[in-house]
Amino acid sequence: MSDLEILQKEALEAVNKAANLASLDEVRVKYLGKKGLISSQISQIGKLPPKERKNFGAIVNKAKVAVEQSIAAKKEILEDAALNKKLASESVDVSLPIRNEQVGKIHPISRVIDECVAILADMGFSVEEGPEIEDDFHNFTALNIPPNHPARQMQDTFYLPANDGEDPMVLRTHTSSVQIRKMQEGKPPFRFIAPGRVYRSDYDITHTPMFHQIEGLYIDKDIHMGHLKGCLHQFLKAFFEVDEVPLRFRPSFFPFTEPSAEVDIGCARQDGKITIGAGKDWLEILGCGMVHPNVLTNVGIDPEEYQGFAFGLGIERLAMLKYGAPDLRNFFDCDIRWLNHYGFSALNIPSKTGGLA
Ligand code: 2U9
Repeated sequence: MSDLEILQKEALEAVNKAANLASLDEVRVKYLGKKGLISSQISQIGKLPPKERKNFGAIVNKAKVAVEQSIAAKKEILEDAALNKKLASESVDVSLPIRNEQVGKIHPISRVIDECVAILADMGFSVEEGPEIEDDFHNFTALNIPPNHPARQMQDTFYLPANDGEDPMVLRTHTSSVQIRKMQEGKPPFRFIAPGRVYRSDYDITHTPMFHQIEGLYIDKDIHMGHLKGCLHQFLKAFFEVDEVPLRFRPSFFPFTEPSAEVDIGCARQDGKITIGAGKDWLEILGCGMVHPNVLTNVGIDPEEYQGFAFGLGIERLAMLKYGAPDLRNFFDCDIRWLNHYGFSALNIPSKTGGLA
């Protein structure tokens, strides 16, 4: 074996023995570094007699390439091993608490809808939804709202551009249209609530052009006003989380109910603060009544056989009363600071009795 072949053999054995990346690099420096054993052989080529140069050059170059390849292969093996060792030693503790990252808040409107749904669902009401763009029949006519009624006028209702010869569609002015649709689709008895967005052309300190309602409807053969009173009493106690709340039914008028009433709850007003369920003052909270026989007839129900009650609640009003937000317009400003203050944690789920679960 020539000296060069011995050198190559030694180098390959050293590569083989290298147990880690640091010792492998030492081997590389020893043989292939600037003053390395193989490199210095290469620098000798020029000093040899011309006829020996070619042969010597070929052998030394072969040795250099063999050692380089061997180092590269070994480097890959050692890097893989180092990575596997690192992965095995680094486990993730999934039981650690999460970092305190910015989490979202539930808007008071969503929160109040969830609370109302939880309470009323526990009383046997199912939740129904329907379109926000409605036709004249479902929004007005079926609800016994006559053609010349002020609610139909342009200044109260948003009308969409109409196709030639067709009635314009409207942005629904109440969720009663949902109840009309559900009664048309099914057969009585009915007991459901319709929460959702409604639209009226109004804007001042207590009105926004879009707001939210929940309407309830209970139709069966023997439903009377006593049921309406009991239902609202139970609902309002649960919603305001009080053991007792005085109610006052004031006669009123809505085209879709007869008789109709506005309901006040007993409260105390002191220093601009309202306390529900105590004191001598009254606060208007909702409207209600017995469904008008014409409405039942309009959806194909015989009013001689079936009757029932309906009620309507303004969600923003409930939210302002229960959670103290003073200005209605802030509800829709999309100000993150307001939402951080008045919003709710997603982890506090409303219970059936209104309070936090
Ligand atoms: C059908 C028949 C009758 C729903 C009713 C009210 C009275 C009422 C207001 C509350 C605050 C609207 O958002 S608000 O301004 N609503 O006073 N709503 S009775 O009556 C119905 C519903 C559906 C088929």
